[in-house]
Amino acid sequence: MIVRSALLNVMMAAARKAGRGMLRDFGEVEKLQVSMKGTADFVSSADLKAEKTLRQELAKARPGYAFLLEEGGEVAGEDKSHRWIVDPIDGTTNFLHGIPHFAVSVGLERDGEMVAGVVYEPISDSMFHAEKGAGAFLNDWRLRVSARRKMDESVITTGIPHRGRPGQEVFIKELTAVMTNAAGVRRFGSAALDLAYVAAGRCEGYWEHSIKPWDMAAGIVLVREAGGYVTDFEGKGDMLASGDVVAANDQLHAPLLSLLRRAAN
Ligand code: LIP
Repeated sequence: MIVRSALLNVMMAAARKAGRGMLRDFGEVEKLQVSMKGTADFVSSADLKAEKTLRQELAKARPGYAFLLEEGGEVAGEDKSHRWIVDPIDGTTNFLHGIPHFAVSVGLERDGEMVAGVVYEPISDSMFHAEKGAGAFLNDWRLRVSARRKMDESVITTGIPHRGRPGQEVFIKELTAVMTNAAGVRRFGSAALDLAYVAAGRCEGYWEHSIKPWDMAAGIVLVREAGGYVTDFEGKGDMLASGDVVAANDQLHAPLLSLLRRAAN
């Protein structure tokens, strides 16, 4: 029997409540694919609805905490130590296209350090959760990063800078380096779930540039509590500010970071 903290129970209940509404909206989006317009507006309203649910539930449970919201931005709180970092739908483009791979991501920052994270994938009712010092879990199953030690046996996930996003030339160099050394490269479309998959040992590593704090905040805690490492591209802990993230199991983080840095220079 897993005894979870009151804090994690609050985060999980809020994520599940937002996920219930999201599932209904996702069903509508699948129907909208046949219509030539209105899908984007519908998804942005789904995003806003989910974020409103999360903000209401989290504020009710912890009234003084600040927020950093994907849609609502910075919201100050009386409690100067704690900040919720929230992405109501991570994998928005997947959601928009009726691709069933997206998640609710809720992270808690305490005095500048990520200390708890929930990534909830409503399609499969998968609740990835972790709290600093208490381990990482998928529902009630304890998570450990993959034990694979060799890059040529590893699957690495990433994000591809699409139209209008920076870093396309560097990414091609990085992708060439990784795909010529790894067993496989995957692009699933949700940073939060990419990090959750590393924590769950489904993939050995993940890297991406120019993503937002809310994409990665919760997943950072998942990977660390599952025994993995998460850094920026300097090998330090400045991911949220830089937007650059490299995550992997304990054996492959250094080799992956080195491969990427050599490719980029
Ligand atoms: C997404 C990230 C993904 C990245 C996308 C986008 P969103 O977040 O989860 O890893 O490649 O460009 O930033 O916008 O769906 O919350």
